[in-house]
Amino acid sequence: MTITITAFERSPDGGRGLARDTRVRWALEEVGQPYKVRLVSFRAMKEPAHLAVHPFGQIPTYDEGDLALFETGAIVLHVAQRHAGLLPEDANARARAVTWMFASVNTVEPPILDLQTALFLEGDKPWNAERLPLVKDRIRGRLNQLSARLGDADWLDGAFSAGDLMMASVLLRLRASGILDEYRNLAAYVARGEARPAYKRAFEAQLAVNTGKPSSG
Ligand code: GTB
Repeated sequence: MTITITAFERSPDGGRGLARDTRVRWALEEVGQPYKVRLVSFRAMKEPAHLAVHPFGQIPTYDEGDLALFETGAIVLHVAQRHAGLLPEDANARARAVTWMFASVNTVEPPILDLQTALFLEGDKPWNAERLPLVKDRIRGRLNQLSARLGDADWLDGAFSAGDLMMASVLLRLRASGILDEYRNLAAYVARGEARPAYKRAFEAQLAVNTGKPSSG
């Protein structure tokens, strides 16, 4: 069955890998599943055909035969459950890996998204200078906890899993702010994720879309 995902026709980040299709590409690369990409414009994302698949008019989506999914957490979980390579065999270890997936999107990503909002959508508000440090401190609060849990380990719970894929994807959006580099072990953790061949292929593929250069993979 052919897998087709959607991605920005032109990502606002110019191909820095920050749009969420990169996580889905990474998961598919980790499990060795080929996929196609349907590029969509901002306008097309809000039209009925796309809204029928993604009720919030966003990317990425995932199509496989008669299955259509949205939400990166759900898509990565589906890929990880269908194909070996992203979840441990042991039932308890598997449940813990899924827990880290939820933690990434439910607990760590929200304050990071608040920062993007504060920087890019609320920069001109008179209260922004007061809010920004509060938002950054909330992120640091979470990263202090995550950093303490990771310690000197390579991954969050044993071998690399879908939980790490999601967590590293969430954290790497912080790099430009400088906050990630305040945490030596978390910066190294994200770098380990980015060094994986599957991540590199995913990154190059989305970059090729945004630069018009063919990807080597
Ligand atoms: N919770 C959903 C998921 O995890 O799948 C969130 C999906 C989402 O936010 N998609 C964004 C989108 O389609 C693209 S990734 N936005 C268009 C819209 O809502 O109209 C978010 C994103 C956008 C741009 C950058 N960037 O330029 O750096 C980074 C991330």
